[in-house]
Amino acid sequence: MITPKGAKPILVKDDSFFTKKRFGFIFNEEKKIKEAYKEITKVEDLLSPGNSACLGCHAELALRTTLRILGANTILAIPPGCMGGIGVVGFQGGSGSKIPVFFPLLDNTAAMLAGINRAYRRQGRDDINVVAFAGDGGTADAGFQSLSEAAERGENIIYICYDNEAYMNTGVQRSGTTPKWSWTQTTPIGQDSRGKSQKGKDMPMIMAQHGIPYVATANPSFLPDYIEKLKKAMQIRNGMSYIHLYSGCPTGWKFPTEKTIEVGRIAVETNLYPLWECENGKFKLTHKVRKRRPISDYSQLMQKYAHLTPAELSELQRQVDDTYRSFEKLCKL
Ligand SMILES: Cc1ncc(C[n+]2csc(CCOP(=O)(O)OP(=O)(O)O)c2C)c(N)n1
Ligand SMILES: [Mg+2]
Repeated sequence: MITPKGAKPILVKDDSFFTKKRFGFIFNEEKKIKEAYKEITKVEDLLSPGNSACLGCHAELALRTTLRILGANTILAIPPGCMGGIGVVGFQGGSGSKIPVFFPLLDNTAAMLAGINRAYRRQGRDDINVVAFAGDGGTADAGFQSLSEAAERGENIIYICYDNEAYMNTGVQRSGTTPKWSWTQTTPIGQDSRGKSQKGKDMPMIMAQHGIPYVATANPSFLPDYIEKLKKAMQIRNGMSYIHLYSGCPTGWKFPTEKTIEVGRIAVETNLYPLWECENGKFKLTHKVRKRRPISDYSQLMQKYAHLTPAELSELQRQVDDTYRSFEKLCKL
C-alpha cells in the first residue's frame, strides 16, 4: 500500500479515477509514516544493535521505538519472556538496553514498578517514566494480580503488554490471550483438538474496566498511531496508562519472517485488532478501516490457523464482526 522509494506515485493528476479525494488517505498515511520515521531516527536508539531476537520480531521493533520515544529518563522493567531472553539486560554495559532496566519476576512487575515510582515521586522527581514492557503471559496470567492491583490503586506507571498470543520464550505454549482455534504446543491440532477451545482474554478492555485514565491498543505495523499513544501515556500523572501492543511472531505463528509488517496491517484491516484508545472512560477508534477485509486474508498467512475449515472460518468471521459492532456502539456512548 505504501509507495516504495523511487516507485511511480499511484496518484495521477487530472485522471478521473485516481483522484486525491479517493486516494488521498494513502498519501496522508505515507506522509505520517515518513514523519514518524524522521522523528524516531533523529534520536538515539537506546537498544544496542546486537541481540538474539528472531528475525521479523514485531516486539523488538516496538521496543526500539518505545525507548526512542520515552527517552533516557526511563526506568524499564522487562519480566521473563522473549524481550528478556533477547538480551535487553545486556552484558557489562556493552549490549542490551542503554537505560536502567531490571528483571522482575513473571508475576510482580507492576508491584515492583509501583514501588520504584513512589520512591521517585517522593523525591519530587516526576520527570521519570516508569515503564513495563511485558509479554501476554506476564500480563494476562502470571502478572495479572499485581497489574490489576496497581491499576486499582492508581499507581502512576506506564504498562505496555506486547501480545504475541502465547508463551513464546518457553516454546509456544497457550496463554490467557491466545485466541480461540490457535495452534500452540499445548493446544494441538488433531482428532480430538482443534487448537485452543476457549476465547482469549480481552486484556485492554479488562484494563479499561479498571477505570484508569488511559488505555489503548496499538500495533507496530502502525507506528505513527503507536507513537501518538505512547506520548499521551507519558503525560498521564493521575494513574496508570496501559497500552496493549499487537505483536506478530513469525516463529510461534509460523509465517515468513519478512511478512511481519503485512500480517500486523491485515490484523487491523480485517477488524480483528481494532486500534482504539480510552481516555478517562471515553472510547475512540484511532484508525478507521475503509473496507474491512475477510478474516481469511489474515488466517491464510500463517500456519497457526491453517487447519481451519470453511465452517470454522465463518464462525471466526462472525465473532470478529460481532465484537467489532459492539465496540463501535461503545465508541458512540
Ligand atoms: C512464575 C514463573 N513461571 C514460569 C516461568 C517460566 N517462564 C519464563 S518466560 C515464560 C513465558 C512468558 O510468556 P510471555 O509473558 O507471553 O512472554 P513471551 O515469551 O511470549 O515474550 C515462562 C512461562 C517464570 N519465569 N516464572
Ligand atoms: Mg507471549
